[in-house]
Amino acid sequence: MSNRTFTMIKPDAMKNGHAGAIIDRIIKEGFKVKALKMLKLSAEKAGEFYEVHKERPFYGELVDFMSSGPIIAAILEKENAVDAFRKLIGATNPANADEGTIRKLYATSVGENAVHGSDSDENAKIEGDFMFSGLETF
Ligand code: 3AN
Repeated sequence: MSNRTFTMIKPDAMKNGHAGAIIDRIIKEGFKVKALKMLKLSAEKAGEFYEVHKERPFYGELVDFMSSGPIIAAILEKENAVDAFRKLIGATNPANADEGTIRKLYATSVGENAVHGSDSDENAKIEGDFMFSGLETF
């Protein structure tokens, strides 16, 4: 187990002014920041990132949304990081997310759901490598 996960603060949370509160919460929950940057994905890059969802009906919407404004990407470290982080962010649909989770607090809908969290150690590594170079990762 790598004890690392990858996250993005999505354009909705950025636009709504929640980035600072989300980063503060992540750090207070014991995650160490191993890489961090703010950037805007092109539609092409967003499409590549979400390639696994290409056949899903919401793929076009997801790519448009994720390339609609700046995001903050980060690699985070904590014991059992992938599961711990998914627990902290809550269910994909904020309507089903537990009280106190980041999506319950800050997400607006299933499509615009404030944060991304990797779903496996393997994907955490792929996603972190997609967004950060070795020079940017600690
Ligand atoms: P999660 O982000 O919780 O792992 P996934 O992997 O099922 O959820 O979906 C990836 C992303 O696709 C979600 N974060 C969300 O932005 C978007 N998405 C998922 N389901 C829908 C849906 N039914 N309608 C629109 N967007 C969706």
